[in-house]
Amino acid sequence: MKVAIIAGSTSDKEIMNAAKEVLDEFGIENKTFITSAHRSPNLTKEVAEIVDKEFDVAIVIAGLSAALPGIFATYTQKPVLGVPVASDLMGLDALFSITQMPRGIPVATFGIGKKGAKNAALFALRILALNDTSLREKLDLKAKEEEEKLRELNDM
Ligand code: C2R
Repeated sequence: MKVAIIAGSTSDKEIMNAAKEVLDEFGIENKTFITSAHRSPNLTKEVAEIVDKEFDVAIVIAGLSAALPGIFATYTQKPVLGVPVASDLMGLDALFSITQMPRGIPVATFGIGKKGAKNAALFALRILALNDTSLREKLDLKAKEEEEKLRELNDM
């Protein structure tokens, strides 16, 4: 089970790390790539082809006019989870770019920034857990722990 994290720029590093932390916590093998559909279209295709062969899910992070998740999804049938990055337009530019895909090229869209990246990683885990009972058990345990924390907070 392998997850690829792809970002449009090194400036997206913090967001990439937010996704990576979640995958690492659950012991899921992952690799990060930097490539841009706008600036390095050939490299983007190459990376997508590697991901298509060797990975199960792609988390694709991009800001501004975010073509990358959509272009990525044209080169692979693996699930692409898109994460918009905040900008002068609060990330709405990337959010709309990623979510408003033309018919036929599906990209799942998550929230803007680090929280979105964490949720994308958790969603990747849910996809992987469909065929992995021990990962499913880890996710159940994590959910129980979250609830337990709130119980303690409420003295319950
Ligand atoms: P720089 O900081 O390198 O100027 O990048 C990146 O994801 C980043 O958030 C600024 C922002 O541009 C985004 N970017 C894209 C694409 N390439 C870079 N959205 C693309 O091909 O979609």
